[in-house]
Amino acid sequence: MKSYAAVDLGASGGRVMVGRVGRHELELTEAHRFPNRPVRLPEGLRWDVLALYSAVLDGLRAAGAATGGRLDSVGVDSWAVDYGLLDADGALLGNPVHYRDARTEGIAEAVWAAVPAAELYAATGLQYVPFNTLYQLTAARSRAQFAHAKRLLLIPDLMAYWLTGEQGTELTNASTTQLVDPRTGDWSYDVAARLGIDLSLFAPLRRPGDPAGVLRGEVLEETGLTGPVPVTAVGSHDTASAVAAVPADGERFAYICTGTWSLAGLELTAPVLTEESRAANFTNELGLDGTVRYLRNIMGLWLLQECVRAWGEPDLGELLRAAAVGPALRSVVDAGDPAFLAPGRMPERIAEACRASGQPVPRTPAETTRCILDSLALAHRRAVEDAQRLAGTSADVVHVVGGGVRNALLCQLTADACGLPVVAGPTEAAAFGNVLVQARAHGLVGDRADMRRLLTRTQPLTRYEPRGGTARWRAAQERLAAR
Ligand code: LRH
Repeated sequence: MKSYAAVDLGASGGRVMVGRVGRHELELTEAHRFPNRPVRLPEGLRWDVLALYSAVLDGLRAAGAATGGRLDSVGVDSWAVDYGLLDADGALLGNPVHYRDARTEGIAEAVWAAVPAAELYAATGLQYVPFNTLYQLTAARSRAQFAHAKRLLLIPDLMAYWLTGEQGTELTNASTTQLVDPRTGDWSYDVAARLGIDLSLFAPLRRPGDPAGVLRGEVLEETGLTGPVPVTAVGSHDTASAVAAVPADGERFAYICTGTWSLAGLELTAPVLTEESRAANFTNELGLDGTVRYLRNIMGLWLLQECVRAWGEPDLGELLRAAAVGPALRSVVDAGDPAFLAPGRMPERIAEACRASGQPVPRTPAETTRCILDSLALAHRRAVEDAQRLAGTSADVVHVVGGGVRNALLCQLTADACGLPVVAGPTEAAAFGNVLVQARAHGLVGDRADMRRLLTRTQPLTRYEPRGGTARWRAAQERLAAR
């Protein structure tokens, strides 16, 4: 058995997991879990990346304590799109900006004046979300800090740089910048040139499975690990790692990666760059082995996390039990609406959306929770249905992976809404995908199907059958579309 550490950083928390892999064995244990708390400064919403890096070191120390100080490799994945800027000495310039920061407001119009939205989609295949790196960079360019920037490292690449001293740009995450051509897996030189973005800011591209250096001596000292410990590039976009760990049997499956976001769609062999696909706001991000993650971003459990925060962190289990017995589909909101992107006042914003669309206003936390879960299930249904139609393929099953696996009500409602069985698990899909890509790079597992078989054989999965009533979900979808 080999031991791999997966560093997996999410928007609300991070973890370092230890994966033990053999030809027929796969186990994942938690070495360290920590919160990721964005900080509101006068200049805006920022990530505390030094705190995250320290927590990663704590995690590697705990991983070493569990493996006798020996790790066969380390991989890093995180949320997408955000980055740190480095100066000519390789020092970080300021705190990386959070993708929920308001700086990209109104920026898209300036970008589209240079490259019309339709052309941008045909070239990069990315759905419009205001925080794609391209829009962030356009907003950043007028800032004093940018004049000193010589290098841009996406968050997982920044962590890997601090761990190893080596710089690279991992491709699955690079595909979320909106500067990559999903047909070639290379930069979209034309888009960058027309927008005046200097691609030499980015370190050379590397792919999942590529070597990414070894832990620096100081890191070994701080973590007590015995060197050399190689770092391996994984699907450094957490969603790419999670999709790699969807325990699917065959190809006719849809997936929903749940957590702060719900990323719902299909794994394809080629991008869908049609105008219809753009209008439906589907994205073509890159996955393992030249696959395309054809999916839509849905607000996800962020809606609930923000409410729970506003309600003073009540017991989630109790809240979900109360929500489960409440009336179904009483009020629904559009869980894809960017109006829910920014933090703060979430229960009020949901109530306002219900009021504005002439639906009953949820009054209690349980009612609001039910409204959120019904709305998410409905958005899952729309995305799964639209993806199949737009890609011309069909799915027999929906795999739910990530944090939402623990939310049985959400899984059941998703099965009901989609009218398809849901197979839920694993919860730590991103960490599993991270570990499996490292194991594959070291020859322990074979292709993607092999990775998925290993997961199916070793991990507990829960199946939810649809309980009927798809007509009610269709009607709710039509009601929402008509508003
Ligand atoms: C999920 C995720 C998602 C991105 C968002 C910024 O963690 O990586 O795929 O769209 O964060």
